[in-house]
Amino acid sequence: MDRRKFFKVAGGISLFAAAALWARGMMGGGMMGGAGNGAGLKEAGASAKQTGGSPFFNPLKIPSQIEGELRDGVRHYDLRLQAGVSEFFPGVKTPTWGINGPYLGPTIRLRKGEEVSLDWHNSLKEAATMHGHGMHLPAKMDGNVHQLIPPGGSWSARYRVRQKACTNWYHPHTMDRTAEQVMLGLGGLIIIDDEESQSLGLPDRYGVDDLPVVVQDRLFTREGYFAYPRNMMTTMHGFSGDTLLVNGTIAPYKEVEAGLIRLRLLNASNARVYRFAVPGVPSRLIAVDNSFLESPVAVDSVLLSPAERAELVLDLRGMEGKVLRLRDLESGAGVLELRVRRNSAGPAKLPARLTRLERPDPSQAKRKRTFRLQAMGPGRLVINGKRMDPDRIDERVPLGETEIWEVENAGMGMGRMMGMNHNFHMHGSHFWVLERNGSSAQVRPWERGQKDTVFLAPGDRVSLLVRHTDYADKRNPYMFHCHILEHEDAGMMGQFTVV
Ligand SMILES: [Cu+2]
Repeated sequence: MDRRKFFKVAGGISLFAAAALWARGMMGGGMMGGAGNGAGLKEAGASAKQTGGSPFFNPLKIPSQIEGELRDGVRHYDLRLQAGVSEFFPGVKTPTWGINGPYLGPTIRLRKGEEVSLDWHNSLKEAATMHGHGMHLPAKMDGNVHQLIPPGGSWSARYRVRQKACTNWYHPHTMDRTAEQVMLGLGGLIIIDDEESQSLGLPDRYGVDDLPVVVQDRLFTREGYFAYPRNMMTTMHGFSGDTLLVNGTIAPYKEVEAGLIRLRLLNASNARVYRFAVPGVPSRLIAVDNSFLESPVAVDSVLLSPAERAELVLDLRGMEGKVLRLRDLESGAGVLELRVRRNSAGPAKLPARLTRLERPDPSQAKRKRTFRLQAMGPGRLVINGKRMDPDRIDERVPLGETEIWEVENAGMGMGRMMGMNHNFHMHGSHFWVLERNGSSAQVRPWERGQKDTVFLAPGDRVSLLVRHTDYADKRNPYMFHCHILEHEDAGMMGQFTVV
């Protein structure tokens, strides 16, 4: 692809006005130019007239689900990375990548206890890896930087599902190439079900009252290509677009029943942080990255940094005829319109108890490790002073021992003059957030379950409780890293083995 195309970005025009103009072939070169980095998300209201009513004019796409195929006791999933073309705006063709389709991929349904094989085939012209984010599995099945799938090649992640019900996801983890490969469209949900999740009586009609909500931001060139400015600003602050996509749908709406509606929120953006809320609607948080919460918790909003998940249940009973918006309170932008239609065939209430979480005892911690996330200079992003080296093991973590991992967003080398967001993701297993900035009271409701990714605003420190209980392997490492993908690609990553 012509790199120069990626520097031309749309600015100064609302997404929905752009969509309407695009559809009429009215967008000209005069609107182009300037860097879109750090772009705000445009409010939709101004262009409502142009689109004949609601600015949310596309039915929300629901990714297909794949259940796999049982062969000799192993459930196989056939997954193909491929290049394709997507039509985000009417009549505008955007070159994209996807899995079993042109953009994003199917939702992979796994059952706890089953032996599974995710059979990846790479039809792209470049190598990639496919990582099971949040999956508890052996390091050589992790799909991290070491399990490269060459063009035309295949690789299988085979393991037994040994973790609680949760919403995970898959995405590339290719050394130096993750940000662009994700941006082009590689990614999708993994939903793990277990006996508990299926006996709770939660909204579970996929695509009806159990909705995947995969949120991404993108920039488009006039030609309809994804714009990806490659400059120091992108490296330092991460890519941010001015156009929101949910499940690959621009300006999406969804007709829903007037009952309990479960949103499986995934921040699949490269760098943008969202505070999700449906103003005026009672919302309860039921699950975070790797587990349910013990009980539903009423929340006004949920802050999700890249790769974090949360499951919210909205109570829409008695709201027939209302038009509601899932919003991002950080930017003020609407994310998804919910049009409440008819009575619900789903459950009328949530259970008081969802699960039992067994957190290790922090007083049993054998040692403390410290991880300082820092920018040491332009484009030089490090953890504990080191950039990622796939030939170096940074930490060796003894199997079964409880540890405290202190993670700090230490800003620029000389202080915190320039605020940068970071987060911290650990592969292989989950962790528990014990404290934020020295206080357990500052741990947010959406951090009070099994987590694999945690947000760090400039200057933040978090204390994590870590215990790896299986899959010791001296040779094959797991990664820990910032999940702002431009930071990860710029070196803010390290490796550990479980020994
Ligand atoms: Cu970062």
